[in-house]
Amino acid sequence: MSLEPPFRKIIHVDMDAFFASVEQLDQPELRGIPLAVGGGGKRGVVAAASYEARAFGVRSAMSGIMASRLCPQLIFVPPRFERYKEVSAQISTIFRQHTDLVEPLSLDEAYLDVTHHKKGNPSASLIASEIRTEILKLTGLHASAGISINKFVAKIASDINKPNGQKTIPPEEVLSFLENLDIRKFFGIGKVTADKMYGLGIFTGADLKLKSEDFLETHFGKSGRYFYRAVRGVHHSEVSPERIQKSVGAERTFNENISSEVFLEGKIIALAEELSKRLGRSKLSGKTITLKLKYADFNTQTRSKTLPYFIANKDLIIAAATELLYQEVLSNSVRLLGISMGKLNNEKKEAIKGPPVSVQLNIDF
Ligand code: DCP
Ligand code: CA
Ligand code: CA
Repeated sequence: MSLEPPFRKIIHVDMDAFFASVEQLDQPELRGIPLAVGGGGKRGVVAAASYEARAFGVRSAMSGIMASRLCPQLIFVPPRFERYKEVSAQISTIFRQHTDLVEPLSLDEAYLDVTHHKKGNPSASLIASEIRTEILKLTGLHASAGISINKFVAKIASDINKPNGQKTIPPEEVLSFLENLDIRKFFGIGKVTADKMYGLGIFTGADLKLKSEDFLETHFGKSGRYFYRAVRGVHHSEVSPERIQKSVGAERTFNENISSEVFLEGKIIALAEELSKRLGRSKLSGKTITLKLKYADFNTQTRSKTLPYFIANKDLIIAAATELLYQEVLSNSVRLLGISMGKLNNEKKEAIKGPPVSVQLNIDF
């Protein structure tokens, strides 16, 4: 069985060791050495690790303490988000010279639909290579890219020849590529799901393909149906430039754990102020308030409340969040507190749709 055209041409671009590379670019004395962005202080967590640091096993999301144990000479630098946003805007400008269908996933990565390329280049692989060259010229930074028929495969592909590389999975190779793929590499399968799959004897795409849609739904719910289709190369999700924001939030990790609601109340006020400001900046309001508590044992609890009307006002957020705080007793001392607003008043905004795909596109990948 092979995939049927028409195919879209999707590029996923992702910057290499993003925060760390920006720091090495701006501070030449940091080049060529093991570097971590973030991770300082007692509670610090590594946001990004330079490739020199990765050689020692340092990874993002690792505690700073663990990281310096693995690599004693590791240098920690604080993040500079404004600078990362500036670079992000620069790469965005480059993307938009090639297509209007750009969907940013985070500051350092985006999907591009180049099925209809602005400059008329018929080869998605060449476009990706051009984009990477332009990024290097404009920012001084390296990017990697994945090129294929849908977002799912393009995203996985961009990791294959990282750093400073790209990989094309043309239509005729998509099915075998997915069959041979380790299930842990599937986009949307995290560690927990991967362990569950392993337990069910699913290690590769080929194993996954042997399972029925019902079987996968029984074990993985709605995601099961998504996995069933994805492994067959079916992933119709369009590159939508105006991804609708689902929630806005603010959270804080404390230097010392907090074990009393009274002290958390004070934190709620600061968080609500920040959240209200963020909502204001995006001209949003919402109906669902969620309070997130991460306990000393790293268990996370969320408590939500949906109001019959939209709010963005600080005092109303404080009132709702405080009510949630006292809803039940704390199960442990708290190391992180977060408030987020969901059910935003932007849900009806229609995303810009891409042009329809035409049939001649199964060539020139
Ligand atoms: N980031 C973060 N916290 C995480 C993961 C990432 O703050 N837990 C930040 C720092 C990264 C940036 O986001 O530099 C991009 O994340 P990536 O997952 O794309 O990782 P890198 O760009 O650092 O490395 P890679 O070269 O593997 O893409
Ligand atoms: Ca990256
Ligand atoms: Ca990324």
